[in-house]
Amino acid sequence: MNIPKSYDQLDQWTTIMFLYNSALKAINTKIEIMNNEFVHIYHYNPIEHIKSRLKSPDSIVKKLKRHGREVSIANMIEYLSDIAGIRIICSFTSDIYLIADMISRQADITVLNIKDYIKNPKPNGYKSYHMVVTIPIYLSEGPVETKVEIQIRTIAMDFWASLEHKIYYKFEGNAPRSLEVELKVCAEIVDMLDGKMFSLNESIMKISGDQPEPENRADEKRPDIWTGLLTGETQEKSLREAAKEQDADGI
Ligand code: 0O2
Repeated sequence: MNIPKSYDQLDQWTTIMFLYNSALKAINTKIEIMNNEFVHIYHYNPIEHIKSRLKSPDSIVKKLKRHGREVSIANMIEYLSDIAGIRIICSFTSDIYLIADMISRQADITVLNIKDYIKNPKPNGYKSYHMVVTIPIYLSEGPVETKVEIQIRTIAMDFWASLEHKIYYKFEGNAPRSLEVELKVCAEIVDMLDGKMFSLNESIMKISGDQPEPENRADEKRPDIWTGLLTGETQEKSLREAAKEQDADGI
């Protein structure tokens, strides 16, 4: 993060928080537009809701100490990736990969790293898809690449994570073993629920796809993309290509 020279005299903390806050706004707008475009083309809403937050000074200090770093603004910029955080909640696990793919295709977004806790859940049962990205914030002196952590998860995964987070903080990381076991069982139930809801939705889509009304024609195209995403072929079939096919069909 290269802070412009004209900002030297200003309070550094305020400047940095201004940048992170601007990055949150920029990413939020992008995601909203992507979701609206998807609704426009496919009549389907992959995002249930979005939450965003700036990490509190207290949490920043605690995390730096936890990582064995001296508490300083320079360290916070260098070592913390989640000062600006966005959480995207969707209905189905397949939507998570679709959204992640849509984000990584944005020309001005650089993906720094990905942690896929869905394919590789944490030992406690935590599941979520994390991306650390940068987005340029255009100040008067030029662009400043600013980091944002994007967490993408289903409603069920989010429900689990909120409860686990509460328990973790209540017991300061030393929850009774019985609670940890219960949480692990709940994580398996979340898995099962996500799977069941997905297959139920697939069945609904198949049934509605049988009807040849014009409003269902866009849905008929969707399973191709879906299948690609589920088999990891996301790079091969872009939304743009799918949209072109639809245009060719005169939809
Ligand atoms: P808070 O209070 O939510 O801000 P790490 O040092 O490994 O904890 P890192 O390197 O930033 O964090 O990577 P990671 O694993 O992507 O974790 C970032 C954030 O994901 C965490 O921020 C949590 O919000 C969430 N998270 C990660 N693991 C768990 C988990 O086991 N349970 C729950 N409920 N959330 C988790 P913070 O700063 O740790 O916490």
